[in-house]
Amino acid sequence: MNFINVNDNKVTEFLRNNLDLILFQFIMFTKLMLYAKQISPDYLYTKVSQPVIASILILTSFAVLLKKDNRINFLYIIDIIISFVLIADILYYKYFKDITTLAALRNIKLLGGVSSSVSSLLNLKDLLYLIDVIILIPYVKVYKKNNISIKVSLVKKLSAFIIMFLIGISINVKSVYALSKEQPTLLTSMSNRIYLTKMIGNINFHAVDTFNYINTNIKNSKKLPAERENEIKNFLSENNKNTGTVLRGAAEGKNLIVIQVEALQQFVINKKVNGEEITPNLNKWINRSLYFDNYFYQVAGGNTSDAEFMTNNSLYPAESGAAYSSYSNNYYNSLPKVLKDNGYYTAALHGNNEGFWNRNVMYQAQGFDNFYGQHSFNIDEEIGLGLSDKSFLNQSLEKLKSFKEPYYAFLVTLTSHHPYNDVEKYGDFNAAEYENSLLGNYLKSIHYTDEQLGMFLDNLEKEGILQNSIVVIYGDHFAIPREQINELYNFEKIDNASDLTWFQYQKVPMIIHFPEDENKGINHTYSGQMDLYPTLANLYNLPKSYMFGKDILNCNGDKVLFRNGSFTDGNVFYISWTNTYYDIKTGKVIEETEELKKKKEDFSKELQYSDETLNQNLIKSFKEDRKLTLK
Ligand code: GP9
Ligand code: MN
Repeated sequence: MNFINVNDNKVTEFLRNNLDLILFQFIMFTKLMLYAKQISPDYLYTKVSQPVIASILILTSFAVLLKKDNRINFLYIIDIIISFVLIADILYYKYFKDITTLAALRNIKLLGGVSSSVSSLLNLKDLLYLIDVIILIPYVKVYKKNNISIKVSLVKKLSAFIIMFLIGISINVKSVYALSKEQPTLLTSMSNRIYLTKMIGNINFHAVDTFNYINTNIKNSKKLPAERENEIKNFLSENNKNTGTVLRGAAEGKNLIVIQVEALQQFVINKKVNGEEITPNLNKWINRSLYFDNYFYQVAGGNTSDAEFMTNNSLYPAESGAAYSSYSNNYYNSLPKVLKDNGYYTAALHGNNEGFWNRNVMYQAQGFDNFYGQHSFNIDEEIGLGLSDKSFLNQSLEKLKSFKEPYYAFLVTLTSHHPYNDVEKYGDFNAAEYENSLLGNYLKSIHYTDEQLGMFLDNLEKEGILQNSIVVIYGDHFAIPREQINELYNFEKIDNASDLTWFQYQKVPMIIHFPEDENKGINHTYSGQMDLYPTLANLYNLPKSYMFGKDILNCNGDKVLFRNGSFTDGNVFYISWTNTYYDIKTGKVIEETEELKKKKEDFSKELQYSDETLNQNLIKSFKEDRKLTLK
C-alpha cells in the first residue's frame, strides 16, 4: 500500500496508486462469486463470500510486498492462473458435476474417454473468465508507464502484508473450523467436493486439495525397508491360505449382482411399527437366502466409498480421508479385475454424478469395464440426492438384460440418504409416534427403498435372471448418526446404553441369494465388509491374493477389525477410544488378558500393513515380483 502525505486529495492519490490492487480484488471477487453461482444456482452467497474475500486478501497481501511493477505483473499472472482454473473447473463440473482435483487431473488418462465430450461443453460464456485478462493488456502497459514509483518503507509494506494476511487467515480459519464441526471428515475425505467448494470457495478448495495431495504423496514417498515389505507379503500369503472348501466354486460361471444399499442399518430388519413391517421385501428375501446377521460396516473417512472399496478389494479404508480420493493411482487386484480375467463383463451403476467420491476415476482404477453414472440414466424422478431408487433400479434392470454373460454388476442405491427429508416422496409408511423425527423419516425412506428392492428382485426372477445369478445385498453404513443415537435407543426401548450397545447396532444386513434359494439359512459369524470379496472368491473359485479379510464360510474364528483399532472376536468387543474390553454375552467391562493384548497389538499391526500397502502401492510391486518368480 502506498501511503503518502499529500495536501490535496489523499483518497485520489491512494486510489491512483493502488488501482491495481483494488481492481484485482474486485475482478477476483466477481469471478469467484460468478463461479459459485454456476456450480450451485440455488446457493446463498452470504457464507461463501467470506472465505472468497479471505482468499483474495491472502493473495493480495503477498502482492503488497513487491515493488510496484512486479506487483502489477504478479497480480496479472495470478488473474490469468485463476481464470484458467475456473474455466477448467466449469468444464469438469459441466460433465462430471464435480470439482477438479489434482488427483483427478493426474488420472486424466483414465478419463480419456470423456475428454472430447468435456471440451465440447466449452462455450463462449465460459471464456468470459478471460475477458479482463485480454482487455487489461494495454491498460497494464499504460499504467506501468505512468506509474510514479513511490518509495514505500519496508515497515509499511510489512505491516500492510501482516494486516491483510492475518485478516484473510482468520476469516478462513473461522469458515474451515465451522465446516470441520459440521462435517468432521469432509476436509480430508473431500467426499462432497461441490459442497466443500460452496462452503470455502474455489481458491480455498484448491488449497485444501493441494495440501491433501502433497500430504498423501509425502506419506507414499517414504520407501519401505525390504524386510517390512516381506513381512506384509508373508502376512497376506498366510491370510489368504484356503482354510476350507465349503461351497467352493458353487457360483462358478454365474452372474454376480451386488447391491450396496444406502444407509441400510440392520435394526430395521424383521421389525414392525404398529404392525406394519419396515422392510417386508428384505425380510422375505432373507428367508430365501444365506443371511449374515453379525455383519458390520467398517467404513471410515470415505463413508460410502469405503464400503465400495472394501467390498471390491478387501483392503482397509485409508487411515484418514478416503482411499477413493487419495489412492486412485494405485494398482488393485480388485474383484472386477479378477472376474474380468475370468471372462466376465463388469459394470458399476449409480445414479449420482460420476465425480462424487471420485468414482469416475476409481471405478476405472478397479477395473470395471463400464461405469453407468448420472449421464447414463434418464433422470426422470429425483428423491433426495438424485435419481430415485425406483427409476435407478428399473433402468438398471434394462441395462443388466443387455450385458454379455457372465457379468458382474455392482449397483449402489441413493434414495435412503441422511437426513431422509424428502418425506412426501417416500410413500405412505406410518412411522406412528416416530413421525417427524430423524428416525421416523429414516423408517419411511428405507421402507421406500425396500419396496424398490422387492420390485427389482421380483423382476430379476420374472426375467429368469435369478436362475443364473448370485445376488448379494448389504448396507453401506449407519443410518442414525451417533449424535442422534438416543432416537434409536428409544425406538429399541434401551436404557443406559454402553459403547458395546452402540457397537452392536453398527451392523448392516448382508444376504447372498443363490439360484433356487439354495444354501439358505443364517450365518452368525462375526464378519464385516472386508470379508465379502474373499467369501465371493471362494464361491467363484477365484484366486485369493492381497486380501486382508476372511472367507466367512471357511474361516477359523470370528473377527471384525475397524479402522479406529476397535475389534471383536465374537466373544469380546474392544473399544479403542476408551481402551476398554466388553464381554459380549454379559455386556460387562472385563480386564485385558495377555491374549487380548496380543490380539490388539496384532490387529494394530495389520492396519499398518494395510496403510503401507496403500501408501506404497505394494500390490503393484507384489504382482510384479510374482510375475518375475513365475518366469
Ligand atoms: C453419493 C452417495 C452417498 O453418491 O453414494 O454417499 P455418502 O454421503 O453416503 O458417503
Ligand atoms: Mn452412504
